[in-house]
Amino acid sequence: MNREPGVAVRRVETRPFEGQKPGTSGLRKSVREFAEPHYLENFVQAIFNTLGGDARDALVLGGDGRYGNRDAIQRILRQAAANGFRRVIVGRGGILSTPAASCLIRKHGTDGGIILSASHNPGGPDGDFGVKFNGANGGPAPESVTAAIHAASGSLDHYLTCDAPDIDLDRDGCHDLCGMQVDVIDPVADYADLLEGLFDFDALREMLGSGRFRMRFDAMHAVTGPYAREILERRLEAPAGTVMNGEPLEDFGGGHPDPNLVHAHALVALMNGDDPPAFGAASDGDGDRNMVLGRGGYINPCDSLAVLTANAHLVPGYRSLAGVARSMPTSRAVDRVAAARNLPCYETPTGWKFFGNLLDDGRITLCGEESFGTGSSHVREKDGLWAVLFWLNIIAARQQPARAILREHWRQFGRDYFTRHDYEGVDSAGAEALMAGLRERLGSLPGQQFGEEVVTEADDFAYEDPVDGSVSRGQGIRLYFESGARVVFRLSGTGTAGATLRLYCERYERDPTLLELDTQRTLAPVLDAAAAIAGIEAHTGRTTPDVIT
Ligand code: G16
Repeated sequence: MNREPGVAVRRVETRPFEGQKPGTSGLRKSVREFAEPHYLENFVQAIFNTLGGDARDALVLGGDGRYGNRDAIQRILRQAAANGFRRVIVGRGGILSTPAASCLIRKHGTDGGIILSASHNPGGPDGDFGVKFNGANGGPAPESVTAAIHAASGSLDHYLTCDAPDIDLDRDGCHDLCGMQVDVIDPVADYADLLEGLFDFDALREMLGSGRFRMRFDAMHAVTGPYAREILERRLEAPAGTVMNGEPLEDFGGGHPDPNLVHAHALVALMNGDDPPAFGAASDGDGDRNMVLGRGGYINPCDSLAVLTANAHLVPGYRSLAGVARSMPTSRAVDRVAAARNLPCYETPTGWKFFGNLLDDGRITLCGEESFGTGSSHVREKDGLWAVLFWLNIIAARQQPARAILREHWRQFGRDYFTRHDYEGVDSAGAEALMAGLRERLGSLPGQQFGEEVVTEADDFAYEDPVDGSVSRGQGIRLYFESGARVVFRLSGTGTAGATLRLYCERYERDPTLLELDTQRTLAPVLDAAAAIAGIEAHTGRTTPDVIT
């Protein structure tokens, strides 16, 4: 039920902006682009127009604290008031991690939420900004909704706002804004309570509080600092200093808040140094990604999902699983666990939004992606701290280090060697031509040999959602080889400059003597074949990737 907007409502004439098309995860653009007059307001109005009058009752609003976050929150609040919302729940300081926002949407039964984040992209005046819309289930809007928002953005001639002073975002409490109720709340408490109900906090407290198990969590000066401090240092009594870089900063301290081996260098150096902690973990700008490291190496997110699935029975909130899902480019490690446990296993396109229906329909409990995302039915987003607690819970239950658990896993299920090579900021036309060239040759590639590898199958991944029957095409080119290897080519939907080509590569190994080899060397013949087939150098001018994970 929406409210009749008050007298202070102001109609502002505007014109559509080109390209307000949400990508893999919301609208992500440079801060400069967002700074153009009306740019933010237009997109937010397009969201509200898409929602329609009946779904403008209550909203959750917050962001990862990056440059522009606070100002955007004040502007969106005025727009929400002018568009007839009755109530908006805002995280104190304008802060909400993505999983915490999902938790609040579900807890308060709001019509959805707006999360201000460009995730792992750098922040600051020269960085990126982003706006994501999540629906009433707490999850990213599905493609049908993002397409409608894009369409609405293309025909806007005005937006609504109201004249009112800024709300004090730094004080918990209830405020009135042009007749709309604004509740500023603790951004951490509800989320921390939710996680406390899923994991064995007593066992974790005993392990972390005793000091016999040392860990470090790198919040990368992004949103998870306050969450990690509350959960790890306060509720689980880990020593102060367990959380590194815990102060959220508008520019993430000049860093790139992407929890991978390249960008989480402080943590990686610590884990590779003398007397390393037993366990290391990091999260990203908005708190939904995770990277976990044991002593002696990092745990690939594909393997991580498989290990969590295989050990879920040790975790109180996950004693039984309905099923699992992974995005298509994610390695097939979890499929092997699902097959052994008779669990349904779904393969979806890249993007957390595709897990939403499967979770809502009770078909899956756990899901994950190679892009450092793991999550469950507890919210409708991937969840960095949740994944860290899941690992810690397994370590506490098995009384074994992370790497030992991983090694045993490989011995039991075999190992899916996996890597992703990113060619960032390449010329868009070249990248499109590369993909088009592959598409044209899908029929002729099977049977052809490239170096040591022979192609057996080639296709362009399409997904039919088993719940609502919607079909998503063109989700990545897959090539399968006689050696059992697979490569996937797709263009990123989250970059803001040029195109990013992603090449995903995996090969399964069962031989117990070959489970601990170097990943890049092991996959080199497949990577060479992939580069030759796609003509990466010819199309992009690049001979080596920018980031390897
Ligand atoms: C987003 C999506 C993920 C996706 C990732 C990479 O993550 O939520 O589902 O896997 O982008 O997408 P792409 O390969 O298209 O760049 P995040 O953490 O950036 O919101």
